[in-house]
Amino acid sequence: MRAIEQQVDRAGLGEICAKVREGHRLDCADGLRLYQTPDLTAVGFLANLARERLSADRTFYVRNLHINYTNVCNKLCKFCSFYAAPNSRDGRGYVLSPKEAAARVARYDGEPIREIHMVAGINPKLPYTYYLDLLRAVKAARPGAQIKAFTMIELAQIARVAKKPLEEVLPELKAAGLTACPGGGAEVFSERVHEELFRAKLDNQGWFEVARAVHAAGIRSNATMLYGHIETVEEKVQHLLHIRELQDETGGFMCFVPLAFDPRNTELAHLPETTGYANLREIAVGRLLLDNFAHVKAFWIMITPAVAQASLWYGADDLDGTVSHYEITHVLGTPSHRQLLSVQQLVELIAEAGRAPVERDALYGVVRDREPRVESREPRAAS
Ligand code: V47
Repeated sequence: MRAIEQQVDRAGLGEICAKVREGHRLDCADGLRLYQTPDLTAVGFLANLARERLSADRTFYVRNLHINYTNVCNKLCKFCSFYAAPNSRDGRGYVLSPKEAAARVARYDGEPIREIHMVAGINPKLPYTYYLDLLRAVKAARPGAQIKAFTMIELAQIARVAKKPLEEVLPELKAAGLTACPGGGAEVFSERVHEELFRAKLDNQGWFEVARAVHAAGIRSNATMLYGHIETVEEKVQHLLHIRELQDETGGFMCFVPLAFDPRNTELAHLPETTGYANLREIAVGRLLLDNFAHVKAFWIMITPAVAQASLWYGADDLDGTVSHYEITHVLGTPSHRQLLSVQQLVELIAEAGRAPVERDALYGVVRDREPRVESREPRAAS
């Protein structure tokens, strides 16, 4: 037996290792065990087996741009430092007009941006036409880029102000320029956490219903999990199993994105920041439980480029992108981490880790491939 396999056995992960090698699905007890063992190297080894089976040594990145079109939000989530409450008089609230959003895009003229990521607060004053005009204006400013916009929470709000069912609204958003949806708003699928931290927001069941409608409309999306606040290990495992179940049903998810909670300037500012150890584990456990997800993203802006680079051996096969202007956790002049990596820097991070950089678009279409060393294949069907 190889030393690493002995280590996996010593960590109590022998049975999970056999399941991973044979391509069998992991269950709730396996998930708990992966969270409980202190031996992160053993967990990472297993996650890397799953990662290499799906993506070989390929690591995806995208030339992208984030636009947060309004910070006005009536959901008042305790974990959020981004929002300005409607009618608050502190002067922080803003709304970008479609023209202003297009001007943001125009700042990047000459850069071959492939994905424009747009999410924002739930601003009750915005009418349906605003969202259509926003998409049209941004698309017109950069027809060659795909727009990945609106979390499930925003989509529920858009349907509300449109006074039409999502089934009618989604094709109209698509026609206006929407290509895909980001994974935000999922937080942690637990009634307890929902009640405690984001009570005013669409509940967990609602998130699933919107995601189902999105996938039925032929729009692909991501799924996130916000960790590092008040959630328990059991709640995280349940979260992952819920999104795995929905993926079995719809097949519409592209990527799982664990989001590290940044407590600064929030109502939970007394909590510590997540550690590199915790960040790597979330990526690894996500990779292992979500056997029907093609990709797992290390969102470097939250976990630092250094930890994101290491995560390429702990289950991640996507480093997101050049991400300029990330405001969700960038407030009051305290940028969470670096706000911008050049393509050259991303490619160097990937190559130094011994992985093959692949430039992608918002739908994981390959823009530029860099000689992958091993063959990759699609995720297996659910067993
Ligand atoms: O839903 C809010 C999270 C999300 C904080 O799909 C926070 O590729 C950390 O959806 N600390 C919005 N996170 C961002 C989002 C996203 C980001 C990157 C990639 C993708 C993707 C999607 O940001 C929210 C919430 O879960 N968030 N506050 C905070 N203090």
